[in-house]
Amino acid sequence: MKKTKKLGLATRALHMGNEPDPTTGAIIPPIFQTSTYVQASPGEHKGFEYTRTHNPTRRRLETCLASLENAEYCVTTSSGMAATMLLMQALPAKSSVLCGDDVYGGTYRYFTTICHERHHFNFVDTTDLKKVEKALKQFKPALIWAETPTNPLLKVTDIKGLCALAKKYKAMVVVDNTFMSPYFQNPLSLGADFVMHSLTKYINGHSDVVGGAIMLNDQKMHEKLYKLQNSIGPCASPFDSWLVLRGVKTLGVRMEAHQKNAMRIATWLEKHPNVASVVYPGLKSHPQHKIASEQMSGFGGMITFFIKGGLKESRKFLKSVTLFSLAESLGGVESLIEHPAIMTHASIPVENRLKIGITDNLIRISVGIEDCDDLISDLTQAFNNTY
Ligand code: P1T
Repeated sequence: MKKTKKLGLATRALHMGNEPDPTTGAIIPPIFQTSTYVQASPGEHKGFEYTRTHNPTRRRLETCLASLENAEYCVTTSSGMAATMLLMQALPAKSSVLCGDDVYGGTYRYFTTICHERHHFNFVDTTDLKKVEKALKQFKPALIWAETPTNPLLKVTDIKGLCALAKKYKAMVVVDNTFMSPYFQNPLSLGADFVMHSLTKYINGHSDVVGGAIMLNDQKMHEKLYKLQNSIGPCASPFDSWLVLRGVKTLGVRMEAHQKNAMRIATWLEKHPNVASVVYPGLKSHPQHKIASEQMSGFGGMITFFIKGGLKESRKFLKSVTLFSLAESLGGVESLIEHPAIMTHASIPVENRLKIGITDNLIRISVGIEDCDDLISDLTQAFNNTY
């Protein structure tokens, strides 16, 4: 299919890169599960030499994902963290990077314990543009790294405002769009230079792949990322690419179902006597609800809430759920629940965690697409068992 931005996102998710196999007519494109390609004579080949360099299945996925983020280019990787690594490798050594103060624990760990040998990292609350401007003046970053909504506190940054500021100070902006997926938010259209995704989450949606992607419009930067991917090798495998191509077909219907359930559960939790507070961008009580409503076309399926009490109550509650699975990760069709302080964000030093609000009574849920009544019944019995 010719690349077009006129088709709706649900149509593009289904058809871009997913065209029938031209040789057989098979409606589902085959997996090119191959490491290498036969050449007629040295250097005489059909455009494919080795799968680290090129693979037709991965290429199909990249065509689809670029289209979903209104991008010219996409590079897919073996994990979300591999995508982050490629972007960091693409910056000149000793660059200054300004990162949001609430990001996935693995991103924080990579920046502060590995990549700090290559670049200088500083952290700022990107929801506060005054603080961002101060940091831009002080640290002169080449790149701003922003998750919005953040993991796990669901803080929302004004992407347009951030990008305008970044432009003024000649910094590039990456938005980690994993929590919203391209269905609810398109950061490139709001001025970002790069969008990064963990494909492991909503884009694949079925908890059976670990993958990542970077979408962008700059041709030179794409060439650099592609060269890095080929040289270092963190590319998406043919089978994983094929699974994501299959999973992403239902992105639209899944995101609508996640959001519908999440909105109902967040509203219900907000009234629950055992809940101290609830964070969900779709609630009027969310501090950035207005900007969320403007830059996102939905509010997603992630909720965080503060249970009354502390670690004892959190543990009891998390051990009591039966339909929700206690597990790291998010964005799959099945509901997951977790304890950020002990699980996904354990690598953040305790004083930093507490400073930004990741306390022992914080619980994160990834609302799946089950019947919502069943999810609420499960949470109800878990609360009853805890208190
Ligand atoms: O797990 P991986 O595919 O490498 O993606 C890393 C990543 C990047 N960005 C965000 C916003 C993420 O949430 C993640 C992974 N997050 C989890 C595993 C989690 O449970 O939060």
